[in-house]
Amino acid sequence: MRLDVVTIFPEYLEPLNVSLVGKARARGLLDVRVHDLRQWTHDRHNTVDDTPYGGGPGMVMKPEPWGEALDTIIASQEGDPVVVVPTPSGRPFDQATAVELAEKPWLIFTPARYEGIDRRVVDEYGERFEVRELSIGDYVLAGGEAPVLVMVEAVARLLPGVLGNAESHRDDSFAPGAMADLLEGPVYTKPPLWRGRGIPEVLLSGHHGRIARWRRDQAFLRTARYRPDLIERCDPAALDADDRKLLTELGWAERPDGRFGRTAEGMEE
Ligand code: 6GU
Repeated sequence: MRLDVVTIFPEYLEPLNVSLVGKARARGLLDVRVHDLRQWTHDRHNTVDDTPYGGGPGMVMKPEPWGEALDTIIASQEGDPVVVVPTPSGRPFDQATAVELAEKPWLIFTPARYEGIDRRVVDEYGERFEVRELSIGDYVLAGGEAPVLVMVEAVARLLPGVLGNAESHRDDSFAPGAMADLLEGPVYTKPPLWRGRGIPEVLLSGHHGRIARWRRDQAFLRTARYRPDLIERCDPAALDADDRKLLTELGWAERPDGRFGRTAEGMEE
């Protein structure tokens, strides 16, 4: 997969040289190219921003440097990229988005500073390519560079050969399938006793069925506490008799459509 990032802070993308993404690059699984947007400016001050039409606070990124940058990068290789525009006003970036992006051969990221990029840039490239405006969550960051690091890591770990073990994604929280849409529960390793704290007996039992059940119960306990919205959305077909029993004990009630909702008892803490 080829990844281009256009930014006024190339140093901010240094973490792409480290760890999982850095190793994937070193092994030739990822071709990452970080570009300084200011190389496509032509004035003495390398200006990339200007005041907003209609007034208001802050500055807006000028369209011309972005247009020259994107034209140059797009012309450098055959084929059509997907252009990813990080913005707090975008669609939520989630695991399903990461899976879709991991199937593309070429992504170009356009992290902005200030109040964002002149709208005409998205309109222009949106007519010629797939453009995705994506937000990583409901909070505001000063720029799109940190979101690019987040999205690249989420995508890169899904590429064939990047993680050691293909099974590693199977139980991910939010992975489509088996433990679908449940948060993962706690994990333990050696030593068996640390500061007087032991390991849940069942994990030492060697009883694979009981271990799987315990893990699933732990996932429900954690999800019910931290992400009750995920329980409410849970496909009733994905819930077995033990799941239903546990949720009922936790103060959840089965609705007529088979989905679970919180009762007054379940709303406590
Ligand atoms: Cl993608 N950009 C910025 N600036 N803030 C954000 C974001 C993106 N996603 C959440 N907050």
